[in-house]
Amino acid sequence: MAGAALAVLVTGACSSTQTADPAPGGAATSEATAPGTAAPGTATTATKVQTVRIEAGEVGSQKLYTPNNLDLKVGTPYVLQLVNTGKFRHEFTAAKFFPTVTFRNGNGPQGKLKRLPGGEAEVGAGKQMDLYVTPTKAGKFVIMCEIPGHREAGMEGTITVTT
Ligand SMILES: [Cu+2]
Repeated sequence: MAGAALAVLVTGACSSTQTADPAPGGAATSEATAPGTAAPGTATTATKVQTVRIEAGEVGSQKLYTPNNLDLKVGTPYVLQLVNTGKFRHEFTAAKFFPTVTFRNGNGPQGKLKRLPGGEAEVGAGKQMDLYVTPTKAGKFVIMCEIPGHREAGMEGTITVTT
């Protein structure tokens, strides 16, 4: 049996040298691997997501955002990390800015977000909320904390969006 099979194999190989193409499906094997999670530096058509962190906290009697200005670009996808490093609850209220962005979603104390009602994100002491947004409109927007006394204590900043 083994000898017969070998003979068939050999003759088959000899007689079909022209047409023996071992990989007719070869064209499909160049499919990209692991498209799921963000592989840094991987060339895709999508713009790379930028991470921007803004902290709210207290410094002495002051209540501040750090940094107090964010420079963002229209059309760039961002993860906006709203981080409360303080001992008090703080807000990141940008009533004119948030309606101009497209939300992919957000993860926060409230769970998943599709938008921010009132343009206002409230983050508890020591907590963080990540918003996945893409600005769509250039402009200079105010961000502030509306908790009584906080804006007066310095908790105000700007979001500058350019094209
Ligand atoms: Cu505050």
